[in-house]
Amino acid sequence: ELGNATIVENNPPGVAYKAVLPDEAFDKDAFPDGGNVKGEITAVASPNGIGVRVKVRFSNLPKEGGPFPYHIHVDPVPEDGNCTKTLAHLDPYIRGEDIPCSRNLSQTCQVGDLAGKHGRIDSDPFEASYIEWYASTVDGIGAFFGNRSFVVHFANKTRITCGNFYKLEDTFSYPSD
Ligand SMILES: *[C@@H]1O[C@H](CO)[C@@H](O)[C@H](O)[C@H]1NC(C)=O
Ligand SMILES: *[C@@H]1O[C@H](CO)[C@@H](O)[C@H](O)[C@H]1NC(C)=O
Ligand SMILES: *[C@@H]1O[C@H](CO)[C@@H](O)[C@H](O)[C@H]1NC(C)=O
Ligand SMILES: *[C@@H]1O[C@H](CO)[C@@H](O)[C@H](O)[C@H]1NC(C)=O
Ligand SMILES: *[C@@H]1O[C@H](CO)[C@@H](O)[C@H](O)[C@H]1NC(C)=O
Ligand SMILES: [Cu+2]
Repeated sequence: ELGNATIVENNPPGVAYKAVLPDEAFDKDAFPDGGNVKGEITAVASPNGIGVRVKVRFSNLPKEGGPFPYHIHVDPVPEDGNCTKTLAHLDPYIRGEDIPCSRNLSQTCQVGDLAGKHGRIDSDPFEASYIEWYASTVDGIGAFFGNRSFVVHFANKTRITCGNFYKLEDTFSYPSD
């Protein structure tokens, strides 16, 4: 509705956010014996301020039900850990869910659709590093993700687990490639 996503060019270099998954899954059926996906996302504003450098790491995924999408969601996870309460994907341009996002037309994707733009979790362990052009570390604009969360889903969209982004004290800790 609001057109394509805009590349963010004013990210303060070195400002870093991280989100780590909790010890217990939200979807208890995914881990009947307890436990959870282990995983984290580290996102650091690029040295030139254009986009953010993202590093993701996941392991201990459910044996069935992949490949697993993950996204930045609008709201943080509340105290009770309920991933449903993180609401929908971060989508400041109001793109919507219906047309799947194409990896080589990433400006047309939802800002929060990291798996759509950069690939789903299709191995265990899974690691990826990429530049995300449309997410912002500048508080105050819609594409800001530092006060939000991310959710890992089954391929059928059921929410397995979720974690909140928080700001790292140290700046300039660029994830190594
Ligand atoms: C969005 O980007 C696509 C691909 O470059 C382009 O075809 C389309 O016209 C753009 N839409 C708007 C509203 O600018
Ligand atoms: C989604 O997939 C998981 C894993 O295969 C399965 O356990 C669950 O029942 C499915 N949920 C729905 C709503 O289909
Ligand atoms: C999580 O929140 C949703 C929406 O508020 C609610 O419908 C659901 O019952 C909650 N689930 C759990 C396990 O508390
Ligand atoms: C990406 O672009 C290439 C070349 O235009 C096209 O052949 C391919 O199908 C596109 N891939 C996706 C996933 O849309
Ligand atoms: C997160 O930050 C954005 C941009 O400053 C703001 O619009 C949004 O309301 C904030 N969300 C929460 C849950 O605080
Ligand atoms: Cu999601």
